[in-house]
Amino acid sequence: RPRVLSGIQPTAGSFHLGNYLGAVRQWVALQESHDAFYMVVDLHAITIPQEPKDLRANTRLAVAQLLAAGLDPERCTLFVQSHVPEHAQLAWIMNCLTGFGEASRMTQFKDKSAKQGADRASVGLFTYPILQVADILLYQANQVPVGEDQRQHIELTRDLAERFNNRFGGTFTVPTPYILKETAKIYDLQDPAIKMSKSASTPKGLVNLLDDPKATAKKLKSAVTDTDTVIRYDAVAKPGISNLLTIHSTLTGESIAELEQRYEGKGYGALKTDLAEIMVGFVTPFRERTQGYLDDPETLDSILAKGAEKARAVAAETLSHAYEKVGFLPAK
Ligand code: AQP
Repeated sequence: RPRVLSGIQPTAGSFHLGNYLGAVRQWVALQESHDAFYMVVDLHAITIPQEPKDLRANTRLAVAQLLAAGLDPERCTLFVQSHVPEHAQLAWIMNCLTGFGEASRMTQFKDKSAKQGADRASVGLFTYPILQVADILLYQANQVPVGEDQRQHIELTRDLAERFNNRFGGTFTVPTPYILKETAKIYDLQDPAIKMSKSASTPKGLVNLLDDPKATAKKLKSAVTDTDTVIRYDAVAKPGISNLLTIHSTLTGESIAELEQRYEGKGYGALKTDLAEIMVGFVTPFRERTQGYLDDPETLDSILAKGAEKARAVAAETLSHAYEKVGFLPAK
C-alpha cells in the first residue's frame, strides 16, 4: 500500500473548519487505502512561544479530536512528534542541505515573521519547513495530504529529497502533495479573500469545531456574502457564497451542482440556515466524542505509546540509512 504522512499542530486547542475540511477529513479517508502515519506536531508548535502546561493539554486535545474525527489506531499509526527523536535528528541533516536563500523564500515564514516582527521570530520558525521535510522523508511517504497553504513546503521536501539522493545515492522517496481541489482552501467567513486561519481570522470568521454549537450556527448565519441574490458557485465573483457551498457540499456529500439546483430561486438566508443546522449536526457529536477520549487519558496514552513504537521502527531505519550515506562513523 502506498504510504501517506501528515501532521497537525497542537497550538490552538480546537481544530478549525479549515484544518478539518482541508486536511483531517482526507486523513480519515486515506487510512482505508494507504499505510497512513499521522502525528501531532509539538516540535513545530514551539516555533512560537507556548505555555508548557497548555502545550501538554493541547497535545492530548489534538489527539482526542483526531480520534473523534474518525482516525482509527487499528488502521493508521497515530503518534506525537516529540516521541520520535529521529525527527529532530534528520532535520539537522536537512538544515545542512538547505540554502539560506532557499529557506528565506518560504512564504509562510515571511508572513508569520512579518506579523511577529522579524527580530522576534525564532530561528525555529525559520527552519520550520525543514523540520517538515524531515517529518515526511523519515517515513518514505508517497503522498502528503495537506491544504493548499502547505504546497510550497512539499515542493521543498521534493527538492531536498532529490538533492540528498543525487549527492549521496538513493535514500528517500520523493513525495507528492495530496491536495483536493474542492477543499484546498477554506475561507474566512467574514473575509472570504483570506484563508480561515487561527492567527489571521477574527473570531467571527473562524469556525472552531469545539465551540458552542449555537455560537457556530450564529457565525454561519452572519457569514459575509454579496449583494447579488443568486446561489451559484463562482469563486471569483462570489467568494463568500462559493465558500458556503463548498462547506455544505463537503459535509453532506451533495455536489455543488445539486445544491445550486436545490437553492434556485431561494435566498441566501435559506442556504445559511440549512448550513448552520448541518454544522450543528456535525459539531455536536464531534465535541462529545472528543470529550469522551479526554475523559479516558489512559486509553489515549496507550494509543500514543503504540503509535510511537510503530513510527520509531520506520523512522529509525530511515535515519540510520541517512547517517550512513552522509558518512557519520557508526557508534559501536
Ligand atoms: N483554511 C484552510 N483551508 C484548508 N486547509 C487548511 N489547513 C489549515 N487551514 C486551512 C490545513 O490544516 C492542516 C493543519 O494545519 P496546521 O497544523 O499547520 O495548522 P495551521 O496551518 O497552523 O492552521 P492555521 O489556522 O492555518 O494556522 P496559522 O494561523 O498559524 O497559519 C494543514 O494541512 C493545513 O494545510
